[in-house]
Amino acid sequence: MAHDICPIAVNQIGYPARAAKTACFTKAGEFRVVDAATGETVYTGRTGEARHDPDSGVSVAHGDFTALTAPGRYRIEMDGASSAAFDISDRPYHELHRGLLKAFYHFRCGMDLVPEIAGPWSRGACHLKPAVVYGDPERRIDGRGGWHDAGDYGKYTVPAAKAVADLLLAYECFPGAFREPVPIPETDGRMPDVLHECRYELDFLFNMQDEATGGVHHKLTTLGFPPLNRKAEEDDGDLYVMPVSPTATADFAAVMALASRVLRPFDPAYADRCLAAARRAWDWLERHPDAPGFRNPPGVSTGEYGDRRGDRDERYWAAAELYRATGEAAYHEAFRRLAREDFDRFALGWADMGGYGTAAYLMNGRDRADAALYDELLEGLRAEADRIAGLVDASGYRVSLERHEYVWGSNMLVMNDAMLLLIADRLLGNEAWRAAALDQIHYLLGRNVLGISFVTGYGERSCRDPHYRPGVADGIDDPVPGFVAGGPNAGLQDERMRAELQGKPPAQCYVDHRDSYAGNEVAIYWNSPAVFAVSAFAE
Ligand code: G3I
Ligand code: 9MR
Ligand code: ZN
Repeated sequence: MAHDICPIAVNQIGYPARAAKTACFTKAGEFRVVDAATGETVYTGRTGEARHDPDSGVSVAHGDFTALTAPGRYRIEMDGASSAAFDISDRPYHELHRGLLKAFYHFRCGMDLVPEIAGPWSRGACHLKPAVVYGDPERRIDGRGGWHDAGDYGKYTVPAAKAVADLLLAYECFPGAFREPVPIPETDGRMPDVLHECRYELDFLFNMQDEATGGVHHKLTTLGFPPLNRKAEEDDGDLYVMPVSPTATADFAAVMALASRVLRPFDPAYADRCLAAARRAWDWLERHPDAPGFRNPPGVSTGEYGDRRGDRDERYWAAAELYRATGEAAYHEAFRRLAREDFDRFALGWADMGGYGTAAYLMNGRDRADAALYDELLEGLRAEADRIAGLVDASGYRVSLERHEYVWGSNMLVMNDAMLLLIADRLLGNEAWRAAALDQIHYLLGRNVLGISFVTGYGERSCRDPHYRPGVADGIDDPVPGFVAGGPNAGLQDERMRAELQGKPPAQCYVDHRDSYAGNEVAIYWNSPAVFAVSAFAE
């Protein structure tokens, strides 16, 4: 059944004691903040005026309770309605942050997930068979390990590169958020767990690089999706490694170069290996300047991750990371050349990776850059952050999405915007951008028209029934915690959405049902920008 509109929407995890605190009401009036345990009123306030919010289809009034700073657990009440409970504390996102990162362990393929770490969601090793090279049926490669992409069991290079990049950048920008172990099996007290987790995926990605050419296979999947109730360890259809693609090769080059830089202090030999793989992938790109984009070959119906807008942005990112990792003029030259091509230089994927290239070049510093290009990119970043912050200010729920952005995986766009704002804040220093980024976390955690936290297991009214095969198959009532659901999608691209959500305004186009793969699937690259964003507030 479609969800009701929420009269009082809050971030159901909570608010940092010193941050701005706003709840969203569907009408104006007096509100009370009450102690969740005793019901005692601790704060009273009046909302601002209610204003119609077309994307959500309701009127929204903001109730500010920034002045309440005393740590505690609260609810907000108005006219007999009560919000979900939430905390005010110095570090409210500590557990959430660990949960979002721990989700990657649950995505792991090819190893036992043991009860000591996976809890009730333990399962056996899956997808151990060698993969057939598509189009060359005599050849096999070892494609074990890595993360499943999402609610399916495919492993796709392009979105994997985004996911690893987000985690590596989160660590680079906010190392203080990663001091404590998650823990995962590799926890060693020396290298932070987030980097161990990335290595699990990088180890898999190495095998996706074709030994002979240096090109990188687009994906490793079965020919089609298995049924929704198929356990990972019983998904025994033949595995195929699909053809090499330019987007996969460029994303691989970029993320390997990035990994070489971030992992070097902990394991120089591994870093060398990453860099060598990145260089080989780059050489393939140089030899294939006009290679066609990936299309699913005959007989294959798993995720395509095609890229209608081409591979210039991925190449730009690769050149930026290789330049940043090596300081070599040839990569710098390539970057400057690619910067003149036509693509979005501030988008953060999975199809549009220009923002990663820009961020890498800017974070490398002006003294190592072409000054004119550096300044142009920095000004562009400032304008983009201002644009996003303006959208937040104009939105009832203070979410950055424009009306046409309620698409499949809209929550990724929300978290990508938060990420962009935080990168801009890091380079240019602007508290308003940081505050706008925090607003995006509030939206994700329940301050939205449906009052649903889109992170499983986090929030009193969080989503519970994601499109996620291991979870459907395990028969356990509670979902694996820490997964970000795709979110509202006005495209209604599955039967369940079409049956329940016809005619709804975009922000209400979401149903917490396992069949809704176009709105309620989970995915590594929806979790990863959330890890980045929450890291900024979890140090
Ligand atoms: O950006 C366009 C916009 O220009 C257009 O107006 C609008 C109207 O439909 O659509 C927007 O594009 C959508 C695009 O996602 C946005 O990224 C497409 O409709 C939509 O079909 C597309 O969905 C992708 C989906 O696969 C289907 O191909 C999702 O991005 C992508 O995250 C998802 O990925 C799947 C994998 O294939 C398989 N594994 C699970 C994973 C998550 O669901
Ligand atoms: O379950 C699949 C999901 O993981 C993918 O993201 C999605 C992409 O199109 O496809 C889902 O599979 C559905 C298929 O596309 C259509 N028939 C129903 C399948 C779900 O059970
Ligand atoms: Zn698997």
